Amino acid sequence: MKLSVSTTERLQGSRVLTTNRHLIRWVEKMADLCRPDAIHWVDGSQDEYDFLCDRLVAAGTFTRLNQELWPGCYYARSAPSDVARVEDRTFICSLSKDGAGPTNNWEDPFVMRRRLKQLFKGCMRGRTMYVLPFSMGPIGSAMSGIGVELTDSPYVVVNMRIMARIGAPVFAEIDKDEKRVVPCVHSVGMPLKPGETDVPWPCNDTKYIVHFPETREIWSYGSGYGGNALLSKKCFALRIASNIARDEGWMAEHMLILGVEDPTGQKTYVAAAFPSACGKTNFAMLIPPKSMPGWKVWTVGDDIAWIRPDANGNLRAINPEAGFFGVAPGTGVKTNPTAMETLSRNSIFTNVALTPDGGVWWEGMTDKPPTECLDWHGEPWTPAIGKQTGRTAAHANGRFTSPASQCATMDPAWESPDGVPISAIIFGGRRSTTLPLVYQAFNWSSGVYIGATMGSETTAAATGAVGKVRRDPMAMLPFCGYHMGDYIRHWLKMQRGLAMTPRVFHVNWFRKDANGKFLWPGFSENMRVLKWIVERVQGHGRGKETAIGWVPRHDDLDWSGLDFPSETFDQLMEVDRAAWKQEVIAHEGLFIELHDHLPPEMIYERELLICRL
Ligand code: SAT
Ligand code: MN
Repeated sequence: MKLSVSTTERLQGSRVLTTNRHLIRWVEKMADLCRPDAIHWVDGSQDEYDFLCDRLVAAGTFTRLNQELWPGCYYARSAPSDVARVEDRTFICSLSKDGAGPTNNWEDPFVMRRRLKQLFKGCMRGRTMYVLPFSMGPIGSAMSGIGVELTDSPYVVVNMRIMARIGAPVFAEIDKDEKRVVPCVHSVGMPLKPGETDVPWPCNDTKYIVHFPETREIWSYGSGYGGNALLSKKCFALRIASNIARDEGWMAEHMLILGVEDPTGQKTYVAAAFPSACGKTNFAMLIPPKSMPGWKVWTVGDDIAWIRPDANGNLRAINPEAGFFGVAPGTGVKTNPTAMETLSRNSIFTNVALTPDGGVWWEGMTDKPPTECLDWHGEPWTPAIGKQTGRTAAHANGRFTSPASQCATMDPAWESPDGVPISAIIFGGRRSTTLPLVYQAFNWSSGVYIGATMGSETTAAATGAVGKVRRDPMAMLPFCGYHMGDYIRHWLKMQRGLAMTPRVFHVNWFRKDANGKFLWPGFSENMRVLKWIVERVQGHGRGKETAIGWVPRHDDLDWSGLDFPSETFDQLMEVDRAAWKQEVIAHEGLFIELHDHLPPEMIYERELLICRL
């Protein structure tokens, strides 16, 4: 039997990389609770990354891909029960239940703390606890925020090295003025007995993703996958940051950020909120059609935006992340060549298929599937087997983790400590009916109404039913760390501090005809919509007023190089009053739930909309 070592001895076993007494004491306390065999202070170096990847290969978690075809790339398969965010196991433990609101799972923080203490007691036995400091946003920027994740998963450490700025420079930043950090504790929840051999993907059927908004703490147990485990992303940058942002007067949003350069060289930045797996990454890396020379789209971020008013009352945004955790299926040379180039090296692939030549494949990567491969379960898969069983080779929420610095369309200002100016906000979802290709809100409060009543068909990014329309205000339903009604109020209040409000739009790339065929080609062609949005922002785009907002007429869009019949356009843009009346009734469902915190502006906007219909 291994002798248990004291915490101090354990700490001495690894070089402590901070002088911050609070941080050291907290690490000590957590080690006492979780009982790891060793503590590793993460310096974030390439050597350390290589060492951890080697360990993951030895443990069977990682397969090193063919280094000629996929240099620096690794492949992982998760446990089949651990493949997506678990919204029903995600908790906001604010002091009052009312603070979390009806759209979040709530538990009394004292009760939850007791439960977590039980769960975490000895949970890291047989494993190493990594002390992983990370900066959300450029290190040292006034717009950035710092967290420290304690995790017993080396898979998390290597993914976080791609997704955030981590390691020694962040410790230095923490030490500078004893900076406040967001403490995050993560365990896969599978301690090892002495001599017990590990499994490639340790996890636990019991899962808890817990946030304490008042103390700004995160505790995650039982999952090693994506947003459940990379605590910088949804847990910190959205759920905890939305609380900080409300208190400090800024916004933490589930938005991509892109810059549109027009043929004169002028750049307009927009932020867009779409729910998970609705094409944020593709939109952020859009390549305009050849027939629109001089237009270019620059990427700032693909998932999260931290937006705040500057001294002059203009909104500026940073992407707090440093990498992409993108949905693999559907990403291919035709749909997103920029992403394909970005993920071609130094990337980690999870739950996609492994090809016989030591590469990866997923549905949509190429038109022709490989003749054979191993699917995301590790089982042999051929197109014939796929057809027979209906099984896909990759999991629908299979992901790539890739450094943003490798993306050819990154905006020169993507790491600017002051962020980029935001001129427009775009909301969007997956809607096969009712919602037109694009429309513009009349003003800020009608724009907030459009965002607040957004609906989208659910995807595989979260466990649960797929394809059901659910209300997802600002694409933040699973990510807002407090009462959704108060969140909508915060949006309305933001206007008061602004010299200039961004223009607000809604887009829907997913409308279908009566036969279930998409009416709009999407992808590159979305540039035509983006161009109209930019022209509207600059004050020279034309449109017509409808009951729901301003829309382009066929002539108002640039159709060069695309033969898009005006009858199809009319179908795509139709504002069907009967369908919209049903839509407004569906808005009411969410409003009733939020009602005692819902700002009155939303009721007035709804009334106005009903009157116009
Ligand atoms: O797993 S994540 O939460 O990071 C991905 C997503 O749902 O957007
Ligand atoms: Mn997301």
